[in-house]
Amino acid sequence: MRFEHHCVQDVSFLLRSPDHRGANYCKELSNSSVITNLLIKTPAWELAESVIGAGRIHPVHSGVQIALRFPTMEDQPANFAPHLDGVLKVKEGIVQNFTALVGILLNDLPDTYMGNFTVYPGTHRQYEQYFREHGPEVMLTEEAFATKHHSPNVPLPERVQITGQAGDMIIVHYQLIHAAGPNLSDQIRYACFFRLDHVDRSKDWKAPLTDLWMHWPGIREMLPEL
Ligand SMILES: O=C(O)CCC(=O)C(=O)O
Ligand SMILES: [Fe+2]
Repeated sequence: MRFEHHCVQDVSFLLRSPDHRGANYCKELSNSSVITNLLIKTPAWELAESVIGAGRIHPVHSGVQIALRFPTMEDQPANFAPHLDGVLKVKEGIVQNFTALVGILLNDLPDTYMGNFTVYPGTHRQYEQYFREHGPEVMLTEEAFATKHHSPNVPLPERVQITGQAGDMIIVHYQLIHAAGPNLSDQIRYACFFRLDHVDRSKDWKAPLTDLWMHWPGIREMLPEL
């Protein structure tokens, strides 16, 4: 309750980005142990290491996104705004990508349209192909990556709004197109998102974009053809 009270005192949330992308609340709490422990003091960390490698994930100290989605006041469901995360540093010629996005749900989401984290299945593979064909630097040169955070040249499949219970963990590849779904319920959607980075990713930001499972040894061993 204190958490909620603390956050809703700040009514500026009503004016935040209409597509909900990157919305981040209660920043003063994002580095606190009550938030970081959701990942590092629960089985979530072991699960993440089982796919990315033990000791191979940069420690998560800060930058946790406290992602609240408030019930919308619009009549029509808002645009889902499908996107890839990552910061485009055009002048420096780099993209600050990462390895895995981990979400921890903090309230039950038994139905869709409750502000659900939403995915576009298979887009991680589609983008691997796109980056192989055009080069990963297309993220810096194709304007749509700066404006829409995805390319209109890669068709979007039907989206899936992820339902679940408080405490559930969602782990997705960096390269999977995703979105924050609109919240037409009468409850705030509470979740935290952690952006996990393999220790080698920043040595060559381009390499994992064309080699999807490069930093995911636990997945590679499940793919016999690789
Ligand atoms: O809040 C969500 O469900 C997703 C948020 C998101 O994708 C983002 O902030 O980049
Ligand atoms: Fe995102």
